[in-house]
Amino acid sequence: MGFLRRGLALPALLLSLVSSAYAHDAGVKATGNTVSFQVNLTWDDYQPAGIPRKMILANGQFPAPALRLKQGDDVEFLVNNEMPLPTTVHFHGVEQQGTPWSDGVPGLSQRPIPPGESFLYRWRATNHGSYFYHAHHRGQQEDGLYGAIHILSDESIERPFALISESQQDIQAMKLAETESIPIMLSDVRKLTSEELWNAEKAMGRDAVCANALLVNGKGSVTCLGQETLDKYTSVAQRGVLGNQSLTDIGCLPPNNLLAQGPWPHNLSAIPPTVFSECIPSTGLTERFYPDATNAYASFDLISAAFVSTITFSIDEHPMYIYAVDGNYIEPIKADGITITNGARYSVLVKLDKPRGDYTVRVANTGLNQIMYGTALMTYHNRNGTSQQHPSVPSINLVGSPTGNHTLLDETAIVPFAPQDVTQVDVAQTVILTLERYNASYTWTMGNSSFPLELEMDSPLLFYPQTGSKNFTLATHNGTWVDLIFDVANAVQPPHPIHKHSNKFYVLGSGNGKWNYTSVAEAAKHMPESFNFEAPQIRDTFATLPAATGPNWMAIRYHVVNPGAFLLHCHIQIHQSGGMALALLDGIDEWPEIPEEYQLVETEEESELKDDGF
Ligand SMILES: *[C@@H]1O[C@H](CO)[C@@H](O)[C@H](O)[C@H]1NC(C)=O
Ligand SMILES: *[C@@H]1O[C@H](CO)[C@@H](O)[C@H](O)[C@H]1NC(C)=O
Ligand SMILES: *[C@@H]1O[C@H](CO)[C@@H](O)[C@H](O)[C@H]1NC(C)=O
Ligand SMILES: *[C@@H]1O[C@H](CO)[C@@H](O)[C@H](O)[C@H]1NC(C)=O
Ligand SMILES: *[C@@H]1O[C@H](CO)[C@@H](O)[C@H](O)[C@H]1NC(C)=O
Ligand SMILES: *[C@@H]1O[C@H](CO)[C@@H](O)[C@H](O)[C@H]1NC(C)=O
Ligand SMILES: *[C@@H]1O[C@H](CO)[C@@H](O)[C@H](O)[C@H]1NC(C)=O
Ligand SMILES: *[C@@H]1O[C@H](CO)[C@@H](O)[C@H](O)[C@H]1NC(C)=O
Ligand SMILES: *[C@@H]1O[C@H](CO)[C@@H](O)[C@H](O)[C@H]1NC(C)=O
Ligand SMILES: *[C@@H]1O[C@H](CO)[C@@H](O)[C@H](O)[C@H]1NC(C)=O
Ligand SMILES: [Cu+2]
Repeated sequence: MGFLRRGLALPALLLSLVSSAYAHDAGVKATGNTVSFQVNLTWDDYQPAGIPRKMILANGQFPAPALRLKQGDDVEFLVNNEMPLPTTVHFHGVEQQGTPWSDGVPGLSQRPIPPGESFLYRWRATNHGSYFYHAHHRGQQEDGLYGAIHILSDESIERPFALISESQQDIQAMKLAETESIPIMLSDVRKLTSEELWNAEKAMGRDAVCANALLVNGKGSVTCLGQETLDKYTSVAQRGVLGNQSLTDIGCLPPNNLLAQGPWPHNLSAIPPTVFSECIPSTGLTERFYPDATNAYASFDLISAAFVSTITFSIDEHPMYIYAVDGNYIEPIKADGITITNGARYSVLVKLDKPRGDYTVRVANTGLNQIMYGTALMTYHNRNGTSQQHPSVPSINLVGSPTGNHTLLDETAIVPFAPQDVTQVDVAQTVILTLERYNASYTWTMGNSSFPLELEMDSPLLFYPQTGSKNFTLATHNGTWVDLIFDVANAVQPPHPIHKHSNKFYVLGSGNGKWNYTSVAEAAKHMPESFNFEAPQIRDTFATLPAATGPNWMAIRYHVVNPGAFLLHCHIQIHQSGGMALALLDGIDEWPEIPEEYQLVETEEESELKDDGF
């Protein structure tokens, strides 16, 4: 089978994946420079957080190396799959305008890259800001294939820094900090590999809602907090779910909790150690950031590649100015902590105005699912003057709640720096998508049925759109506007971070209660206060409200501008693997011709399908 496209000239110069790749000529924009990267993927023994297991290493590294680009760059990203497993790579948040074959989704845009073969992804960095790349085959993101991407905005794009300080010197310092923005990949890790986990879910009939450690740039430790501490920090909302139960020794909601797992058949004897309990402490490395303290500000890109945890992040004694979300500039907001759902990115500026020394970076899971905590360090070293004498003062506790007078970012207060009014658009389609468990505790739906994992091995929809069942595809026409309503049908469900591939969407509103309407316009008549059409958030990842006691809804709107097959899904990995996904066949009336080098070598059956037309 011809998975590897033949006859495709590989770029002559393959830079290695280091930040020096960023040092290419400045100046050329719209036409772009071509920047080439190469990842050699291997399936190796590793000890994330001191846990021995197999992981995916990229050029021998975990997390995968960061990419630095300039807006307008043409990217060539070569994946050499040296693993005994098929894989694909997705560029999260990158819109893939005009290159739907490079989106990296098996079953939609390509076939999985078989062991021993290669695939060259080619796309243009039309967006700017913070993104990341990750494996998109089955649950493989959990196995460690993820790396940061920073696309430096074109000079012509206005930054919101003057809203932080009017001083020209400060603004220059912020601009410099942005060009050197430090990626912070936040994630979680399990003892089990993604396939062991999937098999365990099937055997136990339970949704594996917990992890074993939080990681900051791949580093961390497994901490067993002890029952007394866990009981002390158990929240009111957790008690509501727990009833007379307690959290397990890994801080997890127990597997026999009816509210958290639903009334589905299960076999608790099939639960492997560490999935819900049996905490085994281990010590791994501690991440340390060394921002350039000769500059007055540092910029960080906070990126959540977590598979299940919702991570609250803070740096002791250093409030953050959040200035971009999912790559788009916002009106800066000052906060001491930020809660980051799976797949979301926040770019922040931090003023380096404290004595030199170490400041603790804290991460805490703030989902109901688990109490779990980790730390890293931020160190100013290249700075004269007094040094810090005391341990730094935390602004969040071990469950991510702000301490003292500290504040967390209020997600609803975010306003785009360049807002777009979507009041007047003509909405061609409104689709109500039910989010709930489907037939088992660990399988989920977004719409009418569960998106089957097996479809990843099928003929990709971009090539064979007529093979997609109406149950898990949605066809749209190019140039039209589409409203999607997520109907979180019942409790208990965590917030679902909805991620849309291709272009970003507008978050119109969300609220508690059952969605009773046929359109956003109708709903807005009844509850105008629940909607924002004038300056909605522009996101590629945005979470529904938690459904702790009843149903809720979220409404988003998007413009179909990029013909191709793009996935819409929950970014909690176990929900995605469990089928909470929908294939958007966007602009199906204007699908592009697929370039020669991306054509599949067809099976006979597929060839017949194609002749049938659609
Ligand atoms: C990837 O592997 C190839 C073949 O072994 C080697 O030539 C190349 O240098 C490797 N690339 C990186 C970035 O390590
Ligand atoms: C906990 O509650 C359940 C259901 O209400 C009940 O069956 C069980 O006996 C209770 N257990 C204890 C230890 O109180
Ligand atoms: C439950 O799991 C155990 C351990 O894997 C297995 O031996 C047993 O057969 C399972 N029970 C059922 C009813 O499937
Ligand atoms: C610290 O002070 C020394 C001596 O004045 C100077 O040479 C050096 O450049 C200073 N370093 C920094 C980081 O300011
Ligand atoms: C918050 O508390 C700190 C330490 O107690 C204090 O220095 C600071 O002024 C307080 N800030 C506000 C806004 O109250
Ligand atoms: C529902 O789950 C059962 C096992 O609990 C399985 O046999 C059946 O195939 C599932 N049905 C669907 C539609 O997934
Ligand atoms: C499609 O959805 C309907 C309604 O939920 C269901 O009865 C049917 O089995 C589904 N078909 C497939 C192929 O999943
Ligand atoms: C779900 O099924 C209903 C009724 O058959 C249909 O109108 C709707 O388009 C389907 N939704 C999706 C996303 O398939
Ligand atoms: C799709 O629609 C967008 C927005 O109307 C337009 O800019 C673009 O040219 C269209 N693409 C094609 C292939 O027609
Ligand atoms: C939908 O209708 C029910 C019953 O009238 C009401 O309780 C609920 O609040 C309504 N939901 C919304 C979102 O307005
Ligand atoms: Cu979800």
